[in-house]
Parts: sequence; C-alpha cells; structure tokens
Amino acid sequence: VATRKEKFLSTAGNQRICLYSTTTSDPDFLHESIVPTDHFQKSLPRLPIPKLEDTCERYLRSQEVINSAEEFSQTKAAVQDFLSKDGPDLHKELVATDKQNKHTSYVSGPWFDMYLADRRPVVLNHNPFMVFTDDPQPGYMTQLIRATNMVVSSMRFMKTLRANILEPEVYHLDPKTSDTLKFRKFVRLLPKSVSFYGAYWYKAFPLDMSQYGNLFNSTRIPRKGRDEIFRNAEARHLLVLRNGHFYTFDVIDEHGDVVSPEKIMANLDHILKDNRPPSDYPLAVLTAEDRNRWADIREHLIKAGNSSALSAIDSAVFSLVLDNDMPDNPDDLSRSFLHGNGTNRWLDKCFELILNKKGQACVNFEHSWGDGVAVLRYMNEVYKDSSKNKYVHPDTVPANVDPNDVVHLEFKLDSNLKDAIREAESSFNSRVKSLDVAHLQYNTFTKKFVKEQKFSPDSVMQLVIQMAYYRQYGKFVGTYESCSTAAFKHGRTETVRAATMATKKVCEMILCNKTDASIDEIRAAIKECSSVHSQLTKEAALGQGFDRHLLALRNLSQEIGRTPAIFQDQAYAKINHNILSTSTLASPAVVIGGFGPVVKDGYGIGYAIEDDRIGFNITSYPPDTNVSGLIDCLAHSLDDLFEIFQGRQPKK
Ligand code: BUJ
Repeated sequence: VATRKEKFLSTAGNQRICLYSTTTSDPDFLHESIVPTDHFQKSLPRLPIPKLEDTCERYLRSQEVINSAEEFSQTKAAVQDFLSKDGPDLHKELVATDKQNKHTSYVSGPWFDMYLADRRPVVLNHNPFMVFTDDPQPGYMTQLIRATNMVVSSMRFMKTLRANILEPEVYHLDPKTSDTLKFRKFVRLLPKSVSFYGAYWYKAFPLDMSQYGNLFNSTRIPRKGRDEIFRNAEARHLLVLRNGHFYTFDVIDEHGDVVSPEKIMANLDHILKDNRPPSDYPLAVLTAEDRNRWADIREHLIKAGNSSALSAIDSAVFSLVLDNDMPDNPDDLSRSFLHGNGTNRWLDKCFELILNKKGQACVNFEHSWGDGVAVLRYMNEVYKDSSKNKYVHPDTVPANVDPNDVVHLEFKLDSNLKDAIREAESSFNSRVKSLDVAHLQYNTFTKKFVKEQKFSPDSVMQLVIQMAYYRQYGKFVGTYESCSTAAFKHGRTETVRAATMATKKVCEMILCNKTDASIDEIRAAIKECSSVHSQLTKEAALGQGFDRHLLALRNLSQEIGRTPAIFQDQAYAKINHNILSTSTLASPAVVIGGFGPVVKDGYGIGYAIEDDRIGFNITSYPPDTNVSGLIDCLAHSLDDLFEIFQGRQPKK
C-alpha cells in the first residue's frame, strides 16, 4: 500500500511551486524556502548597549511627564549622582560581560529571569492570548474539523521549521525590492557569516529566530525560586485537554511523517465523544497557582507516582484544548481565551491551541520562552495553510480508531493533592472574578484616514490612550508599549515610553479649559507627538531605549550589594509601575487578543488600528480601576481627534 507521501508524489507534481520555494517534494512541508531558516542567525547583529549618557537622558525625558517639578528635580539629582559615581563602573562591567558572551544579548538572561523568577501565577499576569480570524468557509468552523485542520497545519509548520526550510523571518523596509525572488537568490549565496549584511544592503532586516526552538515540545516547569524551561524535541504526541481530562496521541508517526488527517480527526472525534463526566479533581488548575506552591505540589505529584503522566504533558508537541464554551460577545470570548474556568488549561505549556464549541480558535502562550513575533508567525502560517489547504472536510469520514492510539492520562491523587486542587480552584476563581474586561470597536475613522492626515497610526493610538487616561484621572502615569528587538541576536523587547511631554501638551490643549489653542496649533502639537513617538519607537527597535539597560545595571548593582540613588528614587518605582501596559499587532490572521493588567491599579490594553476598524481590548481590576469608564474616554478622545482632523474644534 502506498504511503501518504508516495501518493502525494505520484499525483501532486509541481502543484506547490511558489515564487520563493523550490518544488515541495514532501506533503509534510508548508513550503521549501530556498533560503534556509537559520541562514542569517549567525551573522545577526548584536543588541547594542546604549551609551550611559543616552540612557540617562532618555530616562529623564520620560520621567518629566509623570512627575511634579519637585519630584523631577530630585530625579535629576539622582541621575547626576549615578553618572558621577556608580553608573560608569556598572556600565563598564556590563559591557565587559557582554563582550564575553557574544553568542547572546545582554537582555536575554535578565529577561528570562524576569519571567521565570516571578512567583505570581502565569494566568492574568503573563500569558497573553491571540484569536484566529474565523475560517472563511463557515462549513469548516466546527470544533472537530477546524481542530483537525489546525493540528495538521501546526505539524506541517513544525516539520518545515525543523527541516530548516521555513522562510526566515525578515522585516522588509522596502518590500518591493527585497520581498522578491532576486533578493532570495542573492542572499542564499552569501556565506552564513555575512548573510545579514547582504540583506541589510537591500534594506531587509532578518529577525532572530532562536525562540522558535522552544515553540514546540516545551514547557515551563515550576521550581522553588525560579522555574525552568524543559524541552524534548523527540516526542511525537499531542496533548489534548477536554473537561479537565488529559489525552495524548501521536501526531507524528515512527517514520517522522505527519499522521494522516483522517486519523487525527478520528482520534479527536473519539475524545470529543468520550462521555466520562468532567474531572472531579481537575489537576490542570494547579498551573494557575503561585509558582512556589505549584513547585511543591508538583514534587508531591511525582512522589505519588505521577511522573510518567507529567512527562507526557511536558514533552507533548503542544496542548490542544477542546472547550465547551460558546461565547456570544467579545468580552466573554476574551475571558474564555484569557483564563477560561481554570480546569481545562495547561498554562505552562509552550502554547495552547484552544478551540471552543463554535470553532473559534486562539493561541494562549506561556511568555518566558518567547515573544509575540514568533507566536504570530506560527499563527499566520497555520491560518494561511488551514484555511487554504483543507485536510479534512465536512464530508470526511474519520478513519477507524485503534483504541490504543488515544491514551487517557490517569493520575494518582492522595487527599493532600485533592485538597491542593480544591484550593487552587478557589483561588483561581476569586482572582478571575476580580478581573474586568471590556472592548471598543470604533469605525468613525480608520488607519487609511490617519495616514491621509500624515500622522503615524500607532502614534495616534498612543496619544488617544494618553488623552483617555488624562480625561479619566487628570494625570499622566507610567506607560509601557511593547516593542520587539528581534532584529538583534537573542533580542526580546524594549519599552517605548509613550507618555511624553508632547502628548502631555496635546492632552492639556484639548482637555484643559485653561488653554484656547487654535486648530492649527493643536494639529501642529499632534504632529509633534507623532514625530516624538515615531523616534522613540525607532530607537527602541534599534535597542536604544533605556529600560532594558537600566534593568541590567540595576541587576548588576544588586549582585554587588549596592543600590545607587537612581534606583532608590521614588520615580524609578513609579515609571516601572506601568499603569498603562499596552501592546498591538497587525495581522489578517488575528481578530482580537489581550492580556491582563501588570499592576493592581492598571490596565492591560491590547489595541489595533486597521484598514476597516480601530479596536481596544482592555482588562483591569475594579474598584481601583474602571474599565468601562476608560472605554468611554477612549471613544470620546477618538471623536475629539476626528473633529480636529476635519478642521473643527472638539466638542467641549
Ligand atoms: O513587552 C514584552 O516584553 C512582552 C509583552 C508584555 N505585555 C503584554 C505585558 C505588554 N507581550 C506582548 O506584547 C504580547 C501580547 C500579545 C497580545 C497582543 C494583543 C493585541 C490585541 C489587538 C486586537 C485588539 C482589537 C480589539 C477589537 C475589539
């Protein structure tokens, strides 16, 4: 009997030739990039350590807007003290250590520590979610069909990545010139040690792909004090959660091929039809615990004889969650995908692909191993593949299930473990009950309109956030906008400090009765916001922010038991108390996403500005915050800007 691969080869011919790939000779691959996945990795530039003086200057500029004149003069003195005493030595040491660690970046270690040493639960505090756009063909939106197609696409992605033929991730500044076959043919001839420079010559910036190694087969393991990341790339099974039960089955066969879609479908169908009642002791909720507590319980689980079941979870390619939820509005959808009811998520897993009863799908990911760029690439490819190349259809007959194929993981739970699960459930329930979620979809103007006005769309969104918060609270606060530094070897993220003296000026012009600025003056001030913000974003993306540098210097100072005044100053704590924690993304594969607030009195703000809509998806903890109030203020501020852009004074 011909294997699936042989059948493919005899019938497929050249059907999968695409512009940038050679003929795909294997049905298990998404494509066969002519430039190897790791082609640029070796020659990626190293993340620069900014000059100490630049960091101090940028730090002061961001502090000015959130502090009173008196506080600010204290901060200036602390910075001056740092520059003349501890700063230069600490900086010198940081540079020297960095020179000895050319394989990585100076932020990589501190950033892993930031995540892995945090003892707070990962749910609400770290794991974000991003929801796939619905499949364009409604007939394919059933839980079973979509889950099967997405699992097949995921495995094709994994195999393409591991075969080193996944197109390398490149940021094209001038796509017309560099997103071309000519570019690819040119760069692939360059030796790996210099390939980056060839791309750079075309104004194309290859991105770091080191995180992709942990995208599959990995998990975060709770340990006392600091967790660790575990990976076993040999494992071939998928973990499936349903009703708090755990199942596994192989999705890669013994030859290394993707298991047939009909068989994957049959196994999922078997799990969906399993009529045992929801688990009485849903162990998964332990992953939502405080990390030290979870570390203790995990030790206990192992002693009680559960080590092989835990290994099956830890090593699985990823976790597929089949939920019973049927959310009928975006806020319920967000709640379901951000935290669910706690019993059906293994939040430590590299990522969870969650599908609800309506066939809506999302990725909820553990954040320590990687950032949005890698996860978004996975989502883009899976969305593209699963909505274009269907592997199972509404009329597909699932293959016969071999009863031994699907393993239901059994756990031995003593009374201590049962108590621990009950406690974890109740603390999870009270934490998620304290969270509020609200969204805004705004259509009066969109990205095109902002571009026509010659403003930067992201800068306008950040200005709107500042205006809304100022309208609500009459002050300016620590604001964090996430910016990728994946253009550098082992880069992670840098912070754009989006509250600036320029945004303050516009907020006061529009929202204080004190000023009576003309439309032209307001427009000029908004223009200034746009250019200041665009400059900050550019600097952050080039590793020229101040946050990561100061973090590294502070860590070093702690190691030697000193705390320079700059880190004792109230303003340092204030700017790191990110009341407005923001992040954005743009992709046709993603319709909504979100994350929790990072402080008790703050907001977690996911936002997007697209060709057909502006959207905000926000979380916060009442009563210290008021999310629906912020949503109203955002809508009001967008209306104000619309008036101004049309040359009219905003309505008071
Ligand atoms: O900055 C970092 O190092 C990582 C950040 C951390 N934080 C979330 C706290 C800022 N992580 C990310 O930025 C990843 C977040 C991924 C989710 C992004 C959600 C964007 C949602 C856009 C859609 C909103 C549209 C709503 C329409 C009603």
